[in-house]
Amino acid sequence: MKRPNIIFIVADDLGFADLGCYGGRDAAFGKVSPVLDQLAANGLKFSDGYANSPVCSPTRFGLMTARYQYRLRGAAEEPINSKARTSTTLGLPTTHPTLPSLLKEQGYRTALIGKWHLGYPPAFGPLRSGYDEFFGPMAGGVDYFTHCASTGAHDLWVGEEEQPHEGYLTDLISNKSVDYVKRMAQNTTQPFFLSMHYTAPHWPWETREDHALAQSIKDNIFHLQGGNIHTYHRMIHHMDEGIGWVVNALRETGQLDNTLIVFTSDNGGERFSDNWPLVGGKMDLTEGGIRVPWIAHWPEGIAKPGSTTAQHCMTMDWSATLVDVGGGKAHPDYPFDGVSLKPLLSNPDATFARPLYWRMNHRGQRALRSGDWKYLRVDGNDYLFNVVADARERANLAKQEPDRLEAMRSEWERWHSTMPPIPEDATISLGFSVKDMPQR
Ligand SMILES: [Ca+2]
Repeated sequence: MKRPNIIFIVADDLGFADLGCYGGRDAAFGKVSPVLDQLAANGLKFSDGYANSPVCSPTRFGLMTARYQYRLRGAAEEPINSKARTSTTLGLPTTHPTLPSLLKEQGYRTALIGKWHLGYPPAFGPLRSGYDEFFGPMAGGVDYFTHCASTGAHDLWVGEEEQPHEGYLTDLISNKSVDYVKRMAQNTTQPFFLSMHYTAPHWPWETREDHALAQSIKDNIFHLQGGNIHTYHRMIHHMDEGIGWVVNALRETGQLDNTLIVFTSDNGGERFSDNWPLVGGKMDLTEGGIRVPWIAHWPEGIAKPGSTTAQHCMTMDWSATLVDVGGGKAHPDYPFDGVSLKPLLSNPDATFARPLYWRMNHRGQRALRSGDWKYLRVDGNDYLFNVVADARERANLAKQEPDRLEAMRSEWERWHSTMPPIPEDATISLGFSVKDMPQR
């Protein structure tokens, strides 16, 4: 079979149940995510897929390297903040093999359209880490209209040149991606790999119609005084609509059948998100912070379209999968921690055991998902949950199953001992606290 084109779409802070196909409610205007729901209906949906981290940049390190992000200093920042703009240490080292660089070695043309959040040029940048082309912001969050980061600095780039553009960022990302797909169709001898990293539905809470709002919040785009679920639903819908434009462009250019589209979120949902039935959200290692939608669509490559699999996986497994699908493999000096899910695409029943580990400096959190079970530590308290029976993590079985708890704790500590320690100077940045809004 001809190697597929690959489009990897990452939403920003989208929660587990924000999409209709993951149990999300309809908005006042109707379906929130009809395009993604359709991709899931014709593709493969994962019920137990995770992000490498409950916060942005650490997950993106895992995504780019197919390895546990804890191996890299920049990934210890939770997340990389505006101080990184001049840093020569807080970013993805340019010598490190990456998902796009490994695909590029296999003859893929590569582009990132959307958010980078892995350090600034000249020390770092998408063009120095395997992408041929880049359009988007480099910071963790920007305004949808002014394209300014939380510092107030303009942050929209074409390659390594900062360039102002008019428009709503979600639509700019969608339209640039449509252009790219059409451009790539002019030469089909080489497949392409397109990363579409939306900033939606991350703050500030702006729909396509909220241009005027941008001026009033420019001094604080965390937007703690604004937003509501109606705006939030619209923001997701704008992204969904744009993904529809890209799907149409693929169809019109005859590329849809042999393009693997993967959709996910970089971490669990934030304040307006629906993470039901999970508890917690962004920054938490409870399921709401890390369990995210995973949808794969590939007419020529997915054997049983419309299936749902309970295969456990995390972001870096998909990086390994995409390199595998593209005919590549890990660099011998940088073996993957991620495991390829390619066999599942041709047989969704071919599930396999996949223990997954996390740690966070924030609140001293640790987690291990192994089979039906999860070991969790938060603020010095150890918990044990059967997350198949109780995905909401309210029925703590630590006292009932002390041997299982101890075995999982030891297993987590064994894994932890194989990773570099959390650096003393690693920082934690929270956008808001209990002073801004009551916590659960
Ligand atoms: Ca995020």
